[in-house]
Amino acid sequence: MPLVAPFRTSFGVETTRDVLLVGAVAEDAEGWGECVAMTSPRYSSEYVDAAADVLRRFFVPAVLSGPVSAVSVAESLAPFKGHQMARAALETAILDAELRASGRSFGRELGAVRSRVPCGVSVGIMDSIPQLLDAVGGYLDEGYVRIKLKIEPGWDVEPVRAVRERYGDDVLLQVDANTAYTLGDARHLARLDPFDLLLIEQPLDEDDLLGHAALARQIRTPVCLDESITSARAAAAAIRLDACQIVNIKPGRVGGYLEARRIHDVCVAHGVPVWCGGMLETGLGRAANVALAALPGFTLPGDTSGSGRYYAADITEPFVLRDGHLDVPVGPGLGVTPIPDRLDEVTVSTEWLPA
Ligand code: NPQ
Ligand code: MG
Repeated sequence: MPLVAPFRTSFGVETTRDVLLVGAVAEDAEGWGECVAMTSPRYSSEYVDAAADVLRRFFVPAVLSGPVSAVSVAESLAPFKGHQMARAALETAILDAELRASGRSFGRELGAVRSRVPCGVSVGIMDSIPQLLDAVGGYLDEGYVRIKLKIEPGWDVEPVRAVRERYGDDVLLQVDANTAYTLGDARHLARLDPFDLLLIEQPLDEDDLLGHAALARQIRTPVCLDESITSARAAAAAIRLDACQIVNIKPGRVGGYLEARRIHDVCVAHGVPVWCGGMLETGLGRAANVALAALPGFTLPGDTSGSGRYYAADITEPFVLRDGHLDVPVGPGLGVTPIPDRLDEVTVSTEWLPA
């Protein structure tokens, strides 16, 4: 699916997204799970073709070899390592089918306590500061309640300073490095301290919890982890090591919404704020993320943007901000379904995996 504009991060520029959807078809319902893996393994080791392959050859046969239920997917897949985004898509499709069959919503199932969630937006690296200020101004006009700037060495202090100077100290502002720095950059990153950022997300390598703990002692901006948090156990370790003060929860990265809820619970138990990340989801993944973001521990606005942030035409009814918020869907399952004609327009291949 074409993006409305190129999205540049410290790991590359994206102009389109390859979306892998898993559909689970039962007698009484059909469910959907969106795989958030990218085309190439730049955000993490996962990528779309690998997810399709592992689903086809290992995950789907293992899940279909016994009675199928969402809560047993993790156990069925326990013999296999990795591929959390593929696991998540499969579990979500089955969970959605179950919930639709019984008339329960994702929000109700996960434990949502809000009917709408405040929305932030992730703003890519730009060619110039004026271009960035235009983009940020546009998002603020649309009502976004929090701005996240993608950063990398050479695009960090100056863009943050420019946004603060133009839009003031009241804007909720944070940055995301996607692992672009090393611990040797600590003194440089401390130059962000005066700008009262909500957090700095994943400055160092995903496997560098001790590095993040050391960095957190050298800067005032709270450290938030994204790529490093691959499970509830990883979250508990990161918190114990003081590697982060805040956690970004992305269901795809952690193997699904059930594990995402466990991370939420671990963080709440430790008094660590969480927020819901984003992976350029279509309306299907977005619906589930908005439901998750309505849980009580999600005390910071998420990257739960409107559909229009990424897509001129979504494959579901578009999510549109009202007063800086998105409504949590209330219908059965995800509460949204693909629009058949839209799905057809963007579908390049379909594969049936029989039971
Ligand atoms: C992050 N997301 O928080 C990710 C990174 C990211 C909204 O900043 C295609 C698929 C392109 C997933 C680009 C946001 C992507 C992607 C960036 C995820 O780190
Ligand atoms: Mg991130």
